[in-house]
Amino acid sequence: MTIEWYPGHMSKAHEQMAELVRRIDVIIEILDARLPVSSANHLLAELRRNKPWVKVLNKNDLADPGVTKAWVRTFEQQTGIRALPLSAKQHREVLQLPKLCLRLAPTRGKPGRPLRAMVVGIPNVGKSTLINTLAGKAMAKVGDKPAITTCTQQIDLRNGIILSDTPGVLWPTMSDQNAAYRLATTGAIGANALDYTDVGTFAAEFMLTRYPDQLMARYQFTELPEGPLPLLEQIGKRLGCIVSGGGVDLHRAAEAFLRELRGGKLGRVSFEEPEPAAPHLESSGEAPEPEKESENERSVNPCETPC
Ligand SMILES: Nc1nc2c(ncn2[C@@H]2O[C@H](COP(=O)(O)OP(=O)(O)OP(=O)(O)O)[C@@H](O)[C@H]2O)c(=O)[nH]1
Ligand SMILES: [Mg+2]
Repeated sequence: MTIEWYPGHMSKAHEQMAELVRRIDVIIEILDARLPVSSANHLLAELRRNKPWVKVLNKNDLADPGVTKAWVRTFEQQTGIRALPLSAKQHREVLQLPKLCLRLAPTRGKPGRPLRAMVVGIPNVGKSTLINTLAGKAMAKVGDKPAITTCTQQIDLRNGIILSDTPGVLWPTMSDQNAAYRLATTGAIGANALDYTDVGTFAAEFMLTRYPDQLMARYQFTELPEGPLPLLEQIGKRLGCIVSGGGVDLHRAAEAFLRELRGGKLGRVSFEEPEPAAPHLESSGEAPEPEKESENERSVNPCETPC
């Protein structure tokens, strides 16, 4: 199934961004650290007006650490761009952002001369979460599905910085369907615009190729299923996605697998690497990092991971 998703509010948000960029000092683009190319807004380069541009690689807690380091080096080689990997939920990490913005616009952030920044990015990438962490309270609505924010909102951090939280935007046509499937895998595309079995199959194929050890560790396989559909079936069995008669419900299995992948249950995963892939980008091949949850929660139990 071809993925296209451009609800009406996104077109309006693009227009507002073009207008807003005139009045701000710094652009803060939130990328998904797991897919910094597919999550980048290619229209932003045209809108930019030479404003300083920070690329935040968010959800770094879910991305392959070696790959993120390589992305930071790649971005920092581009003129006028600064790259900052972080997790929007981590206050200590997020605090680096206002400091960096003030360095990029040194005449701002003073009484009567606030620094204004526009926070932009694809849906569900963590824009509102980041703003809330910076504000120290829930100023913007947050949710675990795309298109939570549909109107631009200004938030005064009361430290000389005013941020604009903008709706997540994609683009009118998804000409690169591989990128669209990566976006769907990580949760940036509305559920009504995708087929879970298709996206789950895409993600299963990727994991088999790129992070087989992490699959083995999570689902306690003794040997890897051969191909994405057998893999989804095995995962469906382990997660209890069974229809009456005993067969696997592939749709529910794919949905449950994607939920686990998005939530980091399969360890830290990056879907895109800078080109050309250098030896230092090779995956560590390590099993998933221990999560901050109990052993019981980690074990694959249909009751605890409802399908
Ligand atoms: N693991 C992890 N989850 C995050 C991080 N940042 C945000 N999230 C989660 O991602 C989901 C989306 O967060 P939002 O802040 O609503 O994303 P948004 O970019 O504002 O989304 P829209 O308003 O829909 O465009 C929420 O479930 C957040 O808890 C992060 O750094 N790490
Ligand atoms: Mg939002």
